[in-house]
Amino acid sequence: MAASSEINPLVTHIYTADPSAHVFNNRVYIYPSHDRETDIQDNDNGDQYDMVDYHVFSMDTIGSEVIDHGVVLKQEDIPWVSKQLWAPDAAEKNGKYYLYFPARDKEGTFRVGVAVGDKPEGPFTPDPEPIPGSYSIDPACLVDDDGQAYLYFGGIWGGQLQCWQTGEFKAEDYTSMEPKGTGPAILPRVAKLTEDMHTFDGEVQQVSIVDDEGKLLIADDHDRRFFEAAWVHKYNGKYYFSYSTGDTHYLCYAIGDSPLGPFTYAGRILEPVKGWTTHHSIAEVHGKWYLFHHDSSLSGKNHLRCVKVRELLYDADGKLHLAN
Ligand code: FUB
Repeated sequence: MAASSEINPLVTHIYTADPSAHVFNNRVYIYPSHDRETDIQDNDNGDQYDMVDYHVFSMDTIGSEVIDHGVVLKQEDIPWVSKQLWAPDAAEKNGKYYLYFPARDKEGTFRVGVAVGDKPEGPFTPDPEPIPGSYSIDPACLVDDDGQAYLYFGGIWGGQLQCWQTGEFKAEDYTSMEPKGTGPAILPRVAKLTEDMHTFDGEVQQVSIVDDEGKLLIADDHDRRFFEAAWVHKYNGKYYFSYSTGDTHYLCYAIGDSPLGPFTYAGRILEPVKGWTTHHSIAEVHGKWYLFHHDSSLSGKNHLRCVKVRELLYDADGKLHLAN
């Protein structure tokens, strides 16, 4: 099994992270964060991740030349944003392409915005306000086979999910607000999207991640509890909810029968990589499955990351394994 640092980055002329990959019109598109140099010191709020725009990348297939489509959305064009354009995702519906992205609003609270384009490579025009009722970070969109779209989101510490435990935003010391002990861990969130993909259809719900006995993962279970980077894909009629465990640096997954969960913990996809964060997507490309993720091997710095791709295999039980 190759170490992550031995896999070549897909993009080397700029720093990229949090790759959300999709196949649109038979071509592979990657929607990553665009990391940039900063003097901000690393801290647990993630202030060092100080991004101001998004690029889109595409390729014919895995291994083909990677095309940089340039800047497709930038902070100065989004009226509600103050800083930190973090991990985005994209979706297609009825011939339009939607870019979902988290950023801090003018009060410093993370919200999720949406921008729309006519082509997968953008450019994207943002709505003037964030999605009403949205909060925290790392949106990931699943458009199910019946056309219903779901937006998953949430991330703790710098992503502020722990600040929303009462339903209202409460900002104290970010890390100390994470629950400790044998009570339930903070759960990621999901909301159905309206037909036009611009707003939530109904309430934001919590996504249950349970163990083999059906019990919610506990707060102290940092090797398995959700931290950030939700992603959902479908395989053989099952829904796979994958995510980062944050401070223990694993990519894990859980499997369920409904897009709304519950999801039963099923194992690890990726061991810790170089750099603090780990974030990914999973996509089928021309009949094979791939894990897109990042590490910090190109720069050696936590906040300057590079995206990579590795093949994924399923065993007879539907469990995921890295191919190389
Ligand atoms: O890229 C900024 C943040 O770092 C993302 O939103 C998190 O998932 C982590 O990768």
